[in-house]
Amino acid sequence: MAIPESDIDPFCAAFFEDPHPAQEALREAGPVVRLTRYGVLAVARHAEVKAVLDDWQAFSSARGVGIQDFAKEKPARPPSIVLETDPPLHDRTRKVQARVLSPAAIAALREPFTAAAEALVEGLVERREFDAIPDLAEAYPLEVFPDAMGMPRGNRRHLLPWGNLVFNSFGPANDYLAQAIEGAKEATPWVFEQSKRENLSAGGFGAGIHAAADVGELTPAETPQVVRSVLTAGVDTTVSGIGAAVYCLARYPGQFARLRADPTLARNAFEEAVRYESPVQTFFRTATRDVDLGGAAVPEGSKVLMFLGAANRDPRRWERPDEYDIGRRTPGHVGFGSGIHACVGMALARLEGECVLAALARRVARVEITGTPRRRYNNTLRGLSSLPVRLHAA
Ligand code: HEM
Ligand code: OVM
Repeated sequence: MAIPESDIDPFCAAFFEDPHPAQEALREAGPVVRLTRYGVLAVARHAEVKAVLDDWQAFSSARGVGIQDFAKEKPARPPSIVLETDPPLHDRTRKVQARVLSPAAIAALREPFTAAAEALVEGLVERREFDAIPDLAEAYPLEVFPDAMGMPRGNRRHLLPWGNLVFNSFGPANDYLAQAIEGAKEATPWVFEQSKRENLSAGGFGAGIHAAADVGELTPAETPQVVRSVLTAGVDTTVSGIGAAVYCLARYPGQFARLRADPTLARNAFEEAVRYESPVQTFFRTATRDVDLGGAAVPEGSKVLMFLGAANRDPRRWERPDEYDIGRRTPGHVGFGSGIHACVGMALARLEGECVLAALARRVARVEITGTPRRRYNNTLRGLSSLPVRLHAA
């Protein structure tokens, strides 16, 4: 089957503002599409995105999950030894993260995470009018996540420009990346410093990862890199996810009313927001051999861009894909990926989302949007930079 071509640019402002028409065009063009601007292949249907995610042997992460091919160019930054590796190295590093972030370990955080969400929402109900991105979507993860890591209080805000830099760096070397590099000048050395064993207190995820060096699971050179991986992936993602959920509930007052009537829906309301907005929009793989993908011949060495957001709204897979429905059966969405690299932090992300939405459901009657929401421009992350709201107390 001939591979159709498209000049769609998924790394430009028009796409960031409204990716849905482009995603639909890519899904309809065929199972595999060539993006002529970047000389890469792309998949946007659920079946092919899932097929690529689930076949790490044919679709490698070790040549980078961004547009850069590490086999051809030296990586711009030191690659992640979790995200940008294949087995066996991947399995050894991931195992340590999976243990400290296991559902059981995360369940132990339910009380402090609930208390933090209730205190934050209580203060916001009193303020009534505020910007839900800095004051809620950023404020909550910036408090609970570094606490859980075992980090000191100072300079936590550096985690945001650092994440912004890394998630931009998966895309092309455009102005968004240049600005992110500039914006992360102070954050970059700080993140490397914070990843050291002596800066992470006992009982946190960081100390748990460093302990792996004591039993020879990881080398002392590897442990700070595995900590850095968690620091990189653990904040901007949940900021986008929580922001997406609040934005969804504000736009769908009927769904917010349903959540208020039954706050146990909070967890699924967050999950549905991850499907609906797909905070992580895209990742690449590299074909390790000539491989058939949905009937298309993908040559060895091809970079393949997976449109997670498009797969999560593929009408071939979902009924009413463009509706936010907090009662939807969400399993099968690829917002957290799939296969061996599926998000290792998803239990933590879900707990954060659930706690924030449950606190809103208990204290708030309505979330009113009072100004123009602004998009955040990032080559990989979809989210808002501003969402002015007024909360009506319950
Ligand atoms: C992997 C999304 C939160 C840590 C992934 C992947 C996705 C994703 C799509 C797959 C990458 C791939 O296949 O190449 C998200 C979303 C989040 C979120 C949407 C929030 C709503 C978190 C949190 C943490 C985290 C809170 C850490 C505490 C990681 C790590 C990986 C990963 C370390 C790499 C795993 C591997 O390569 O085996 N995430 N994530 N994520 N995530 Fe998350
Ligand atoms: C990492 C990493 C960085 C960014 C994202 C991610 C979504 C992982 O350094 O391992 O997963």
